[in-house]
Amino acid sequence: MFWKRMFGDKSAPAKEEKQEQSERQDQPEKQDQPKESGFFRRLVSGLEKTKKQLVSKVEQITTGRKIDEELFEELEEVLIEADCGVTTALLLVDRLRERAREEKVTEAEELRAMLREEMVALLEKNAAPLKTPTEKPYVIMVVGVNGAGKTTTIAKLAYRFQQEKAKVLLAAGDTFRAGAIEQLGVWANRLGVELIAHQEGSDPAAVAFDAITAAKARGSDVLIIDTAGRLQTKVNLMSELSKIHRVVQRELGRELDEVLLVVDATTGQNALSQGKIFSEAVPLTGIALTKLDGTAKGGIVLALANELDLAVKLVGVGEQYEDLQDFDARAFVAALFGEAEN
Ligand SMILES: Nc1nc2c(ncn2[C@@H]2O[C@H](COP(=O)(O)OP(=O)(O)O)[C@@H](O)[C@H]2O)c(=O)[nH]1
Ligand SMILES: [Mg+2]
Repeated sequence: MFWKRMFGDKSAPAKEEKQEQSERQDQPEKQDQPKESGFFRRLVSGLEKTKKQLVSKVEQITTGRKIDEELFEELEEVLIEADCGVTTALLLVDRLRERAREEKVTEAEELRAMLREEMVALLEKNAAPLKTPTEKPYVIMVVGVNGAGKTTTIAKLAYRFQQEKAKVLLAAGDTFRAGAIEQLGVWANRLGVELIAHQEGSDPAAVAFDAITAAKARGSDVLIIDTAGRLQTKVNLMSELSKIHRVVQRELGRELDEVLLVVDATTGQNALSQGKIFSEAVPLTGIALTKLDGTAKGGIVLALANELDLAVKLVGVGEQYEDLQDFDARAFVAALFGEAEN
């Protein structure tokens, strides 16, 4: 488990550790499988809309047909419609064209498996999990435009760390709206985790400073910092985010563990420009892509993985705590194409 690798003995009772070990022995093959079934089912249902848009159309146009240039153009269109982005759609189709030639494939249906493989390869190129904790507090700063799903993602992460017996502290760094502080407060209450918050309109860097101080004093395992996302005042927001990052880094005496950009999957190709803008302000370490359940355009994952030099680390496929998943390229593509779990 993510957290226990680092703080296992201290934060989890010995009894539970033992139980876990015997579970592992019972199911040694588990580790090689993409995900447990419940987890996989959530992914499958979260990707339902994209599956209809993307995979069903690929199936339609490749059924009972020989491969020709027209087919490749149709495939390109389907990929673009699912928000893979022009660059990435062209790249994928070029790979298919090349492979079809090399492998002397003539039946269009055979392209489906190839497309799956090429998608996995592309998604795995930049893939990386959340960083393994090495030192307390493990600090995550969360950035992104308003409504992207930052606060919700923070709640889901806090829940996950809590499940792993970590002591979590949240920092209400979106001081721009009173509602935002309150919203994080509600989550903190519900989860029973601690919160550092100041008044509306106060300096978010001061909140972050207090949060780091508190995390050290209280021996928190994890600190997650929420931030504002008003892109209308882009310059101000970006300098505010840089300042928060600088203060946290200085007080921590090292680089933050994660600086996650939260991106709403329904925003389409705009997601790419958000990635570029935010990476100029803070050193992003990865992407959390939310609301995949609400869009038929999940192809954006491919565009992000291919065009930004950043790993998609987490995906949100619903509004339940469990709907924030570690991104797994193989499981993702398998869920999309409606394959069996392994
Ligand atoms: N369906 C769905 N809704 C989500 C997901 N993540 C966030 N949301 C919703 O998106 C809305 C905005 O989220 P919020 O966390 O307040 O965004 P913030 O402004 O970036 O902090 C809320 O209504 C969330 O419930 C997701 O993965 N799936
Ligand atoms: Mg928020």
